[in-house]
Amino acid sequence: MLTKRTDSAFWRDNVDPASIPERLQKLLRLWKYQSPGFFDEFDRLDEVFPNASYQYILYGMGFRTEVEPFNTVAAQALASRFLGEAEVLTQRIEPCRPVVLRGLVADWPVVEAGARSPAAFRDYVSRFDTGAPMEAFVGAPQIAGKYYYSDDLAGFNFEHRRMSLSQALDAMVGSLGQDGALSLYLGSVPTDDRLPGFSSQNPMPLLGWTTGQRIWLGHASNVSSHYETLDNLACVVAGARRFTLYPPELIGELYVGPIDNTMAGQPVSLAASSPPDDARFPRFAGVRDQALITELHAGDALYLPKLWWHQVEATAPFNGSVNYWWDAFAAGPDSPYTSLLLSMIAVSERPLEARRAWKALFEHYVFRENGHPVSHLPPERRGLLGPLAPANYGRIRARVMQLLRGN
Ligand SMILES: O=C(O)CCC(=O)C(=O)O
Repeated sequence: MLTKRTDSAFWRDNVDPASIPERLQKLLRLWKYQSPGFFDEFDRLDEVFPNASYQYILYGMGFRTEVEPFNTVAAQALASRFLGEAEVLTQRIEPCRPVVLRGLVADWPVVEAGARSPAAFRDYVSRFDTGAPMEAFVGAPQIAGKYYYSDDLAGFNFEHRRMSLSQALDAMVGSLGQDGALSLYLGSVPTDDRLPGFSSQNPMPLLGWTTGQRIWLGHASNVSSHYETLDNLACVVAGARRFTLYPPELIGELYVGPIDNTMAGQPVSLAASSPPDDARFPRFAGVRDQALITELHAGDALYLPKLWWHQVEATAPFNGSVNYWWDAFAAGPDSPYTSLLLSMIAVSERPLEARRAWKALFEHYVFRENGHPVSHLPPERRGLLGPLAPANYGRIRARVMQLLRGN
């Protein structure tokens, strides 16, 4: 799309605005006035390139970013409004506890369509279908929408089937009320790529417009208790959802399944997914009733901090939800999960005493519950342990890359 070549149909198609996904179009509009940075694109789960790669390509292809002095009265008013909204959200989420926001998206057109009927919801959402196939979960009636492992934990109790958004919605709405119907679930569909135009009609006031939006549609379902490493704002747009939550510190009592053979990418709590009093999970019995349970109806939203365990039950015959994942409080593009994985190979199988020694260093330098590790040094002598911005983040990151390359 940045190319100047017009010598073949391939290149001509590439510059056709209709071939550019809506999300990328939005980013290109943003990048006209501001260089790519990790806060606009690089918090995405599936993003592998750092912002520098985008900058090399954009500017290497002759793209121009106009940097204007930011000093007009209108711009300042807009900036303080955005900062004010972001501050309100930050204050509400800073304690890292779930927050229910009743009616947050009650005026979205998709919520209004769902309030009319499932068929009206289908007609509204199908308008955005590009026809691209997506992966739906399809389950036999006996599983009652609980998409889960097979008994031996090797496979699953449901199938994946590829279908377009409209095909999935037609099948969901068409089988409502039919005895013995298959249950269908279409989860985590990025709307900017797959339903272009949907996010502009149903915008989230509390988050920057570049935070990706996803849609989840289906019959009654039960998604087993799991966590994500990102913050989540989940908004119910049709039907109802019940969230059963456990805080991150209960991980040891939850009997977590494999981290690499999972239903939808995240490990699940085997204990929280089992009937009460399952004798295989005695430690869970002691914490089961510590769950926080909340029921959301169309128009309501839940802020769910990262690492909180959540089982999500869609409880109406037909349900829809929209969510956003982002990393609140990130100091840069790196996720703590990267350091967790690295620590697993570097630390986990050392002898207990060696692990304890490293634990002391991690607590001192990383977790810092007893204060900053070099608060006794004058600021100009703190070196890499001084504030991360503006330069120490990049310096430490460069050192990590060097060490991983083996030099
Ligand atoms: O809403 C759902 O059906 C599942 C959502 C979910 O698993 C999540 O947001 O992590």
